[in-house]
Amino acid sequence: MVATARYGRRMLRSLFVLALVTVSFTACKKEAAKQANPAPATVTTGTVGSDGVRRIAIEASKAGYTPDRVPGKPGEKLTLVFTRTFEADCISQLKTPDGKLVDLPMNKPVEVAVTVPQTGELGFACGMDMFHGVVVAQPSS
Ligand SMILES: [Cu+2]
Repeated sequence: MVATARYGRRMLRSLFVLALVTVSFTACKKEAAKQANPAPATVTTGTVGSDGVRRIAIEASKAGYTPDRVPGKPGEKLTLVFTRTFEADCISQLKTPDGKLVDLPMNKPVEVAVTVPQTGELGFACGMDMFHGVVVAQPSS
């Protein structure tokens, strides 16, 4: 009888841990789902550095990437400057447009060079592929 009670308590504890893990995972998913819905894309034109390369500051926060849409001329070289301002594993890693995984330390700008594609768009994402942003080819009109 005593053995059964002890076993039961252990079961309860592992169930509790499992529930905790599930809850935190769901929370992250929910944020991503919110991101997928309406919320109009945020856009910026950035600033031009002394080397003539356009620099676009992108904040990685609870809401994902701001801006999450970076238009540019086909073939244009850009420097994306990511700054993470939110404490979460979810967004602490960045999958760059060329597929590299880069750490984003809190409040420390990280530069990522990218070339605007000839057509279409080039994506970047958080390490878990939940939050997304794009570099979009915008042929001059
Ligand atoms: Cu994530």
